[in-house]
Amino acid sequence: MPEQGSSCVDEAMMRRALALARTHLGATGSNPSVGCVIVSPDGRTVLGEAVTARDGRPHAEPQALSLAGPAARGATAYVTLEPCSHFGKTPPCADALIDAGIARVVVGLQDPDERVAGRGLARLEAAGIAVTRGVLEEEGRHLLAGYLLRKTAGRPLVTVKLAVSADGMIGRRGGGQVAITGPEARADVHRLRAESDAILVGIGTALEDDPMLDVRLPGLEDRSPLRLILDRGLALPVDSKLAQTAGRVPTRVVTAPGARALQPERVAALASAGVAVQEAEGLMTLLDDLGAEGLSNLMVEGGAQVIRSFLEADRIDRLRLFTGRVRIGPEGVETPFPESLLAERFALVQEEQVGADTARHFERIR
Ligand code: AOF
Ligand code: ZN
Repeated sequence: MPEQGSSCVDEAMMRRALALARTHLGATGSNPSVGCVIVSPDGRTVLGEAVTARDGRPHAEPQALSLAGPAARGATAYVTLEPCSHFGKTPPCADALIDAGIARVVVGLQDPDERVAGRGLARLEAAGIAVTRGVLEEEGRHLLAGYLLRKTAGRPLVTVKLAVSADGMIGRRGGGQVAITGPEARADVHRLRAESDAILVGIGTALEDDPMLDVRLPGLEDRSPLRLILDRGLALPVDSKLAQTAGRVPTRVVTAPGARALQPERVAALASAGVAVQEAEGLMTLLDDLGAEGLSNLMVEGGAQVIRSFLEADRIDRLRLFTGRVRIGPEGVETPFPESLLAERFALVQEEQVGADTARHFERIR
């Protein structure tokens, strides 16, 4: 059995904390989803564990501490992100760890939030707690990439999801929804939706496919994020599935500056269906506005034109590309991601078989 403090136990426990953190990704609002695992001094028993609550509060640490109770005295806390040091809507988590008598704290990465930024770790050290940092830092960064990008660049991380047929098509011209991938890939997409703060499509896709863009996976039905439709002309029909379900899933049309004043009757019709209208100058401003609103992860689901404008603006950070077995033929709409472009701009980070389809995960080379 490895002894306490060995990197083997540290990594195993941090992995457990990261897995917990992932369960609330996309569900904690502007707050990052953090995992915390409290472990007995011998490294053998998990005394309490928790993830940042939905909507962001309470934070992970006080929940895990309360589950551990008095046993937390002398124990080790594994936290995916530096414990906070600020008095926000809750007292600092660093203080909660100190007060509970935690002897050692292991963290993944430092919190870039200007109210924390190393002060949480300094507070713990000043109280005589042994602090180990940087455990599975890369995995932690990957999980919180959206939050980190928003804190440093002010905009959400953009992930494009796209299903491509075996002959490189993403749909049929004017032909409505084509099933390119199987149920396993679709489940994967729903998981990705649940982990996002918003899903965006163009009005073309909204009109042609009449999609729901919600999460329908068992157990995650209440995890549908905000739906955004790029719709300059305010053309989203009130009888579309998106508008019809706007009472249940937040839905917003994004249009050009001044459009609201020009079409008040359309704005009123959308509003009565529960659809909000937002104006934005262009893609860059929209992303900045969404960042300022506290959105960390934006998923873009099409269509081709919207994806092309994200490509042109160089605002695609991650790409999840599913390739199915069906062939669409010459009447298809070609993928905006020819292999040459992928090779030039994106790094392939993972490739896996999802049911009958292939899923490739790319990241923008920066
Ligand atoms: C932690 N544990 O589980 C999370 C933290 O608005 P507040 O007061 O809830 O503070 C939000 C900030 O707290 C957020 O920007 C980030 O710095 C930190 N999130 N910290 O100790 C947690 N979710
Ligand atoms: Zn906290």
